[in-house]
Parts: sequence; structure tokens; C-alpha cells
Amino acid sequence: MKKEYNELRKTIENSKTILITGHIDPDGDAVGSTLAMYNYISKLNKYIDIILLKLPITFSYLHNFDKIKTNEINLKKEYDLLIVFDCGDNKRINFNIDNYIFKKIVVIDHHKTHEDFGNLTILDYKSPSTCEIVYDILKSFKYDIDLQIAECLYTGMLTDTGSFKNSNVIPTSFLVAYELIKIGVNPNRISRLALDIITLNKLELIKYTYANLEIINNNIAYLYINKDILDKYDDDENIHEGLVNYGKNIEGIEVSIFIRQLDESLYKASMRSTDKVDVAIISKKYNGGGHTAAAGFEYNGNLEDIKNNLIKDVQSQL
Ligand SMILES: [Mn+2]
Repeated sequence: MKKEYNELRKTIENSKTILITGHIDPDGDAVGSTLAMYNYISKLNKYIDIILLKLPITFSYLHNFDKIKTNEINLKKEYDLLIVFDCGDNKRINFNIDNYIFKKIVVIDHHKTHEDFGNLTILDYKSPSTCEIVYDILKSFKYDIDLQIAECLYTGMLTDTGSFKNSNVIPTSFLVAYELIKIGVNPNRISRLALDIITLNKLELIKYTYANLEIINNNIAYLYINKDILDKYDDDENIHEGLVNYGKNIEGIEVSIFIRQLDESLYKASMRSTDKVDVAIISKKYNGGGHTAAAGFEYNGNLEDIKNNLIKDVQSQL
């Protein structure tokens, strides 16, 4: 791994213009890892841009959040380097890279279903978050991580591990968290800002979730929310984030399935599992991706079909 870190370091050194991005519908790990690297590179005397379309305001407490471009208007047409974080395949890059020229593309990711698309890929699918990899990278650079970067990294680690509770957590996650807290990260503050505080609209969606959650065969939880309801309560890009977990935390449930309607016949399915079912395998079947315990995909077609197919897929593993 060290060899790739060195190559990354040299690539950054040799690049005058750099663009940073993450995956579509950026979450805490995508925002945290991109901003951590942005904050690091912005001290190196380079021309640097960062772009995340559909950026959730939840993470606005992070340093230089206001520097993130949320549209392509002021991007250059050509960059020496594009660094893509937390993105499992080229279909999930946050914006359409076809309209730009990049001399080199570096990808830093932790998705089990990763499909290579860069000139240099730093992949560790055992790592619970991309932020944990970025911590490792900055440490290998002998970089003195400051509080601003530490808060970015802690945010991604916290959100991708469900507050260090998910099955993806590894011992080093706690060691890294320990180091970040020593630097000055306040776990209570970040936890409240990133995850705990909810808007009144989110409260309405949680009420809807509890009222409409379907339990199938006592081991699968299913939730569907249509576009009208999502639009009604849409006060942030990631308002739906975490709703899938309400199903997962019910006694006996092995897999929680959450489907939200994006358009007339376009749906986004998210799955969370305990440890019996590998949802990455299921999501791969539908051209999606993810991790063993958390995965998802987009589906164009009939809602009842996808619901029934997913239930069959889950049951075949139980
Ligand atoms: Mn991630």
C-alpha cells in the first residue's frame, strides 16, 4: 500500500491544477474525505477545485465547506489531476467527467464492489470508510493533521460506521478516532451536527417510516416512499439518509430494504443487513454496488417487480 501512497504524493506534487470530487448523492464519508484532501492540498500552492453536486447542508460545519462547488459553471475545462473519493465505479462519479480533460485520475475508495476506472487506485475494501484511508495516507505523508482536517475525517468515519456501531468497524477505526479526538475533535459536537439533530421535516419522514414499515416473514423490513412525499419534506439533499436503518433495528430483522421513488418509473433501492445476508451481491445483480452490510442501486421499471425480486434475493440467502 505504501507504494501507492508514494505515487499519490508524487502525482499531487507534479500537478499544478487539481479537481477533487466524490460519489453521486454525497454522504458524510464523501464530503469528509474530499474536504480533508482539499484542506490538505490547499496549503500546497496549487490551483485546486472541489465539486460535489447535490451537496447536503448537514456537513456545513466542516472547514472550507463553502468552497465546494455545487455546479459546473466555474470549473476549468482541463486539470492535471482528478481525485475521486469514496466512489465504487465510473457511473457513480459525482458529475459527468466526459466534458473535461484530466491528465491523470486517482481513485481512493473502500467499496467491495469496486470497478477500476483510474490511472492510480488506492482501494481498501476492509476499511469501513474512505476517511480512514485518507487518515492513513496523510500519516504516511508525515503530515501534521490539524483540527480542521481531523473533523472532516471523523465525520466520514462516524457516518459510514453508523456511529462506530456497524459490523464494518475494525480495531483501527477506534485507534484513528482516538488520534483524531486527541487532536481536538469533540465527539459530542460532531455526532450532534452530523447525525443526531434532525429537522422538523426529517421528523415527519421518520414518523412516516414507522407508520408505513412493512415486516415480511418476520425477517425482512420493507419501506417505500414516493416522490411526492419526499419532495414535500425535502429540506436537504440527504433528507432520506438513515431511514433504512429504522427497519434494520427491529428484533429478528436480517435485512432492511428501502426504496424511494426518484422519477415516474425510476427508483433507488438501499439495503442494510445484519451479518447473514451479503447485500453487495444482490445490489451487483442490478448493476449497483456497495458493501456486505450496506448496498444500493437504481432501478428503472415496475415497483412491485423490484420489491418481489429483492425479497426473493434476500430469502435465497437466509
Ligand atoms: Mn464510504
